[in-house]
Amino acid sequence: MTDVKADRAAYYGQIKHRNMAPLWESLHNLVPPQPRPQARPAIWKYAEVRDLVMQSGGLITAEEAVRRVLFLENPGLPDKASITPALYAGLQLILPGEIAPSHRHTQSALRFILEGSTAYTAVDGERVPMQPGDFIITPSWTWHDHGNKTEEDGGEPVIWLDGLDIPIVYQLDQGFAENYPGKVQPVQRESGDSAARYAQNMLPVRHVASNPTSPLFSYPYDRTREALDTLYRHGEVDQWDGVKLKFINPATGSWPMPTMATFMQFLPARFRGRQYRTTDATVYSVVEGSGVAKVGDRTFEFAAKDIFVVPSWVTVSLDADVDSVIFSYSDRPIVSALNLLREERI
Ligand code: GTQ
Repeated sequence: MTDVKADRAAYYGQIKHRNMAPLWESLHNLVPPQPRPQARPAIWKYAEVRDLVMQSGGLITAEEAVRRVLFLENPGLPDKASITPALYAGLQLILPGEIAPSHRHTQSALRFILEGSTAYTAVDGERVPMQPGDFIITPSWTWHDHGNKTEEDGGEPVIWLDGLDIPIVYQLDQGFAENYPGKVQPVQRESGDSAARYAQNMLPVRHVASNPTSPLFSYPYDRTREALDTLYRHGEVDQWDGVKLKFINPATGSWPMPTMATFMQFLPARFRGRQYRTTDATVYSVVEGSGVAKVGDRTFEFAAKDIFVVPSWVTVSLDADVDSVIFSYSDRPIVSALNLLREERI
């Protein structure tokens, strides 16, 4: 009698030397009936991590670090600097008087400001002020540096959430980066220039949308909040989402960046959201309020500035104790471009 198992094992050993492997041993895993994310639901409680972020300020300067950031690593994706398979999240600290030197890279970035009001990020020659709740973009391959007012000028520590497409760019071997010759790029336009051109439901008369990334760098919280508030007062509450809007590139109507979608939602006090799931993996950053997120078999109590992640095709429902506002970002543009997006409202 031949030992089938031993024969196969010997055969697998032989073909391995030729850099081949038998599909039938992994077919089910490679072509699963539905997504089986390695990424896991996880939460970072700001009350627990803020002090650790602040401690980094005593260990290294922003200039030496280039970017003084603690990245949030999904516990199911160890050593991958990934919060989801495609996306990265980090908490960046900039102290009074500090400069994070200018560079550019092919990765797209978003900043979601958590605390502090005295920092700016310079994008393409324009300094964009940062306020808590503001969503700011750094388009692929644009020079950017970050700075903060000095202590004498009223500067305070500023912490924001960085969202980048680092993992997908890494996987595809598309990473290019350069340092700017100086520490900061020269200011070429007054602050507010990009808002005047692109945030007024108008465009410069001969504007041609030649780039998928939004020409508008900043989406300030006061305007976002007001829009959500108005819709809520008008009675617009979805049973799954509460009042939820997506951010767009005003020149195309599409996502602000080719790799990342961003959203803001309002959940009124005592909202009990219904369950849904979607194949884009999503990072949530709580702006105001508190409540409970049920993510798969986990239950996360959330409060302002907490960050939690919902992997692909894992169910989520959101409950609010008090009026709450939540920002989120996901890899939806990538998933949609590949015609893979699926959503289920349960
Ligand atoms: O601010 O340019 O969290 O290049 C990671 C990589 C921030 C940035 C990050 C970066 C930046």
